[in-house]
Amino acid sequence: MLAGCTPWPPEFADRYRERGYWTGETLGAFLRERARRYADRTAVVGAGRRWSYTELDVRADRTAAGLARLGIGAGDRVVVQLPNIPDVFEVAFALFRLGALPVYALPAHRRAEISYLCSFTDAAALVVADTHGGFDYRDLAAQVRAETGGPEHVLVAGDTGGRPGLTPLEQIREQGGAGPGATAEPDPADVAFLQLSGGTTGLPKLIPRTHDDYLYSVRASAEICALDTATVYLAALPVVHNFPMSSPGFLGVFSAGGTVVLAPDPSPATCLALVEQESVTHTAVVPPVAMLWLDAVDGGSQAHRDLSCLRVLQVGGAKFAPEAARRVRLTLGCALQQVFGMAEGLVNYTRDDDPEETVVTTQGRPISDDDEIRVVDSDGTEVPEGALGELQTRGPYTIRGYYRAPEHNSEAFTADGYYRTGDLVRLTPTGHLVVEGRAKDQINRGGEKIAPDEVEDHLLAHPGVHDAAVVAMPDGFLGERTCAYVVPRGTGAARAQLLGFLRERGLAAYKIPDRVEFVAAFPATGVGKVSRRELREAVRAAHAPDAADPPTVPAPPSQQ
Ligand code: AMP
Ligand code: DBH
Repeated sequence: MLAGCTPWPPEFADRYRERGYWTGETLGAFLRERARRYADRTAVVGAGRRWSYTELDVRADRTAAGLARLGIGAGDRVVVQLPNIPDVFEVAFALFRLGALPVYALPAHRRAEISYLCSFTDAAALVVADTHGGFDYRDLAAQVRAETGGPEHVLVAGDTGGRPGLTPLEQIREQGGAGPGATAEPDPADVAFLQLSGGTTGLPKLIPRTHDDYLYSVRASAEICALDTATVYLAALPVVHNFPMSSPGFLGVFSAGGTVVLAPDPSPATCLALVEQESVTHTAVVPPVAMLWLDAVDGGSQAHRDLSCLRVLQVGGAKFAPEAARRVRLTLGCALQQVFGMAEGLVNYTRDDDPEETVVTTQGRPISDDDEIRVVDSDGTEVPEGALGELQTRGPYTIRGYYRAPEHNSEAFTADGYYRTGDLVRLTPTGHLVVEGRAKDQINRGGEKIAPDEVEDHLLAHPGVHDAAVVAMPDGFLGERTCAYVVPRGTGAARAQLLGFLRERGLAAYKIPDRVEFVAAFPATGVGKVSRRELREAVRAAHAPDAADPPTVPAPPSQQ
């Protein structure tokens, strides 16, 4: 297994194979097999292109061969920061076939995150788009290179603009000729890619997913969601996110021979037009996007759309309020499926035969009979059924450790290998989970996860900041927004200066605090060394704005 990763103990691995979960298929072979079966069917629609399964398969082979000529091979890490364009699939499957590992970055990430990912993974290459959503990713790549001295190769999906040091992806593919010929097949039990965690502490953690474990979750998800060759799935969220990748996401759709339609952004205008034009049957969104769609159809700008083709709206990533959940069938005329998942593994779905009340009020139940879950109190003791506690889980597609993070792993996982999700849940008598809150230091801003101390560390780098505590504030639209409480130093800094400073440091826009409050001092939390967490709780209690007080900076969900 890739160095720096924690394998499943052999007795678990054996059990998962015996029960048919881990089949020994690699992601590269998975596409090959689907291309054989679904040859001329449309696999991907997006950015003005339509690729059949055969075309995607051939492109992946050629790109793999071209990447091999650059010297990229088994075990190499490649940071992939691509928006929803078909190239993202071509590159990912090319890398899988080489046994090289995509490291998935979000389109919203900026210099701070991409530099970190390139350095931390010692990436051989970075793959970016030219521009998307008005942002030039080639500039970002140049800044990352200036800051980190790497990576050696920067590949651009689209136009390099004639800039030195950038290689068009198209050229890589052309140089690949007819494909790689015979290459050594990667070990299906090994890590296929690194997925990003929202993280709870400091810098984002990387999640190593194996071919075996991930494909199990994909196949099982496609089955639960009853996907087939008639499925047309709209990828409204960035496909590099775990939800639209595997729950059941584009991989689930490929597994079943359906079609993936790529939306450039999640707005109702873009997505609902695509639903109508492409006869979309399934799609997946985060709660604030669902609410925008509901409002747009309910007497809003999209009221004229014929959405009769839409069968299922999946909502996940953050808690979907029951009041909004009830509107889905009424307004959109389709079924709701709640999805409570995590890139670390465990995914829960409401099922199509669940009673309406269960679909509206719970976040579903696990994929697998071998997903072991327990709900515990703060001492780690299991609570009685129905009581509130922290969710812990282990199973055939839940990781046993983050990539190269031994210290963090000793806290994030129990001695017997359960992942401490940090989610406060209740288990219903039917085995469904209701997410009630969080025990972890994370802010969930409409499905986008923020580790408070990552933002605090950037604020503390400003000379006008003596101390900083970033906390969540409740918000009717995003669920939570961020508020930074700052104790100034010397002459301090104005709010706009601080926000500008964070942007200059290359922090993704969704991590920039929605509100900044200056305070003379933080409340005392006791004697001795105070944990950041205690401090945040004390700050929240002493200063938190009234929940009725609206946030000052309205912003649409920054999914791009
Ligand atoms: P990550 O570990 O960054 O992939 O984020 C996963 C986390 O998102 C979970 O542990 C939950 O905190 C949150 N989450 C995902 N889906 C839901 C949902 N349907 N309801 C509530 N929280 C969710
Ligand atoms: O929030 C998530 O990370 C998430 C939500 C729904 C996820 O990873 C998933 C489904 O697979």
